[in-house]
Amino acid sequence: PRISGANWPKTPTAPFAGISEPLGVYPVVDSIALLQQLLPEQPGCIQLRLKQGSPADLHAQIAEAVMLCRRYQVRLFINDHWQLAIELGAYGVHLGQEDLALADLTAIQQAGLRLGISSHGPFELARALQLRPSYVALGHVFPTQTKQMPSQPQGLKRLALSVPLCAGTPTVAIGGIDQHSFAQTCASKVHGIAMVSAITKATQPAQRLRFFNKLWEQHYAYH
Ligand code: TZP
Ligand code: MG
Repeated sequence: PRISGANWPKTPTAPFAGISEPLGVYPVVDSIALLQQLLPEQPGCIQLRLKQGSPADLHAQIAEAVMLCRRYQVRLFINDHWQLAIELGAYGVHLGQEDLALADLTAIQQAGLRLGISSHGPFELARALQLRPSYVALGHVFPTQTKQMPSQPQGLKRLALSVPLCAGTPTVAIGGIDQHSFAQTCASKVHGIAMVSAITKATQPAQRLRFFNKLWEQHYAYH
């Protein structure tokens, strides 16, 4: 698509709040029920990704998620709903490229929330890095059934090339990562591994997360 001034996000004057500990295993969930099941396993962080719901419903669910994540001291990223994330005091916000022009990035930055941005290739990565986000997501690494993707999978080679380009910005790999590809994905020296179906579609999601947390401990590249 053509990029014009109209859809180029306004760049905040300062970087977004930093993330000191690696993001680690990063489950992306679409319900409070799943969030609640996973929190006792202490994921590195977690994302609530709600794609529908009335404003009142979204408010109630995000408020509940913030409370639960505080209790378990797990860093909570809210997908899309940056106003509610600010109002309710989430740890951070996750936005896709198409969300950037519409969000008030300066408000997110001034509220001290972390900002994670999706990228699907070198152009989007450059655009994300220019905003000095708290982390950048690199995807989709492998084919995924979870989301219709307009682009091709990036593959491990491109992932390994992209991580050093991010220099000081933490990176999260996403897209089709499961038990078979987890170790290889860690080898690209990402700071977090985001997963939807590998955890949420498991018959026992909490047990699955425990397993991935152990794999992370074994394979995290910066030990
Ligand atoms: N963004 C890029 S790939 C993806 C999103 C939300 C879905 C990843 O889901 P899964 O099930 O881990 O492949
Ligand atoms: Mg979005």
